[in-house]
Amino acid sequence: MMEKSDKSIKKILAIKDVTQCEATGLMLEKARKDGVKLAFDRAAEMKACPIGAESACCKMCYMGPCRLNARDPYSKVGVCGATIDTIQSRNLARMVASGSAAHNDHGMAVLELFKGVASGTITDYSIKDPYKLEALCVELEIEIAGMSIQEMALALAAELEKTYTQTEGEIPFIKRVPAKTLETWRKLDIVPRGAMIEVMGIMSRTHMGCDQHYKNMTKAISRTALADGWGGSMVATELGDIMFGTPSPVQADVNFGVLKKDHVNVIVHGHEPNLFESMLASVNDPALTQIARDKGAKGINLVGMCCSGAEMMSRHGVPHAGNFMSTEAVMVTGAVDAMAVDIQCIQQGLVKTADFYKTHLITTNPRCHIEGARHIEFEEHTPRACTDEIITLAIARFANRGVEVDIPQIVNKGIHGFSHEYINYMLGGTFRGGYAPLNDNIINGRIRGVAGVVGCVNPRVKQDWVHVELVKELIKNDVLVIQTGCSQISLAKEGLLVPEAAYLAGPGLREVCEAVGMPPILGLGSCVDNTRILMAATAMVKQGGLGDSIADLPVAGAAPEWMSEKAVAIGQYFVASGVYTVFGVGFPTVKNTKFHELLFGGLEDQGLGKWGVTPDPYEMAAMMIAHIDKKRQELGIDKSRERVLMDMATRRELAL
Ligand code: XCC
Ligand code: SF4
Repeated sequence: MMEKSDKSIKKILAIKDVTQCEATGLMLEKARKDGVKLAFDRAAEMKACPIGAESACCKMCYMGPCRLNARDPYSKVGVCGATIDTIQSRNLARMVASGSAAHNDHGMAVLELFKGVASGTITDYSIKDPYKLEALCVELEIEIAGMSIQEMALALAAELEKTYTQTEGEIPFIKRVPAKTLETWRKLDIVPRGAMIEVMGIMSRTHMGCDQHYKNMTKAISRTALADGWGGSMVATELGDIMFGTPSPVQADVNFGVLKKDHVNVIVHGHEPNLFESMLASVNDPALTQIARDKGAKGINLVGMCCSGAEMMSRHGVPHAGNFMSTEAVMVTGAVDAMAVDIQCIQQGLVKTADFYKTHLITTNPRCHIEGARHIEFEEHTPRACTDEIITLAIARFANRGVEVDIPQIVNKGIHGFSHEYINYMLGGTFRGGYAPLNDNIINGRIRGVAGVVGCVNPRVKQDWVHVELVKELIKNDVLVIQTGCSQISLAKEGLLVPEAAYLAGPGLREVCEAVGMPPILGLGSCVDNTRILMAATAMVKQGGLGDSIADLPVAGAAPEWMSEKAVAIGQYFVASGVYTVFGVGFPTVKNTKFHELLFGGLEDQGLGKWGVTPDPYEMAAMMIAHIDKKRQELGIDKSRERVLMDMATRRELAL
């Protein structure tokens, strides 16, 4: 017994090796002293299963589970005869199905809310951006002449519902896809019909003894992923903007220092905007504020985490405490009076941590209860019933905290909220909105290309470090970086989401940033807001001068510390859209197999993008930059870049 626990202590890693986030590190240290284990420690104790890590095992039926040998992948087959390519393509397909289902389920909830608002049955939310509503109707070719706002909203809802329920044809947002990209999709038969049928299709074809050709499976994988990016996620972003406002740059504070010892602290962690929006209404309710004051608090402090936090920060400047790997650590401060969660990325480990530090952990969504957590269901017809009760619980806990409060006083200010619409405006100004200045600066070589750096944090690698090093390396090489999700928070905590960060950029990118007054790293919002990146890429193609399809653009994507199935779905929809996408940590395939080669090369030959993988941020940057340079060369704009660099050198010489 003794020996066992000694061993487990030895496995615990030094704090500086598991996180770059100072506040999280301090709280991890405190948790260890308090005898509380966080995911960092659990990861050290739980070695990743090496067979599963490479997807060399199958448990699709009970003749197995079957394990193949990743070192010699074609030496064995499963009991049914399934090959390594069948097994790993089925496994990846199910990851994508789950990830796509998660985003589509979220998007469908946003649609239901929108329908309620449009029909007047839900009254706590309204239409904040009627211009975007109208623009979207026009884009989707909905006849709107003479329609009221309400009628337009109902018509748009009916159209967008097809994203999920349609069983044949093409989902509505396919109308936005650049023509040549769409032509490739049609040729390859990967245009999604509707999210439900695509996800159902994957679950059916991955059943034992069904689709056993990795190439055919890969088509279904792409179709299901595209039903996420151009489907459910895009609906979530667009309808969210219409109801809650389209983001434009706003200053926001990030890090544990946003918690206030003398306030009632309430954290919202999850993914859907409605819970958070109503929570915002509750904390601004004078009656509740008065109760908090009566209990000795200076006020109620509402703070976000993870994706709904990133979304609220982008729209309203609500402070953000940190990303996924900080959700347990933040409770170690003792300052969190309540943490309300909805769906996705809610670690079950939160229950124990909340118990120890006497934080109210409250689940609110019918799809996500957690054993040991209190459940107060959020109902959008009467949302305040739930959010007011949470605030009341938090106030009671504040009055009687009963634990030591220790908040790392670290706050990083940054600018967030660069929606696709705002980028359009920022670059062109009111009269000349458009992507011409971006394309021009890419063509003349000041900007080398654009990289989307997104996704999770993962305790298998040092928290935030891979994101930060990768992004610094990219901007140093004149690559403009756009960000979402937990990755955006990693860079925000590094203090780099500010125009002043331009000093870290290469000379060309710096010049553009200084002229426009923008940061070299643009924060776009939550993970469903990756669709803003799709729209930016589409705008670049439509602007002209950089090829005819997304696959022609000098762009690349990365999820350096990914962990979730949603990340795999996102990666695959970027790849299928034409983007070279690199994952850190590792990738669930076996190298030197036909399926792996298809994902990491063959898809590009078909006119799509391709995957890459490396845990090393510098190698990752080099891979992405090499790809960008290859695209520049294919576009014939590699020459202009050399010229600009010479110009800069000459100018510097002159200055000396
Ligand atoms: Fe989850 Fe969205 Fe990943 Fe963060 S980035 S760990 S999915 S919260 Ni989306
Ligand atoms: Fe094994 Fe085939 Fe069953 Fe998979 S489907 S567990 S490979 S027998």
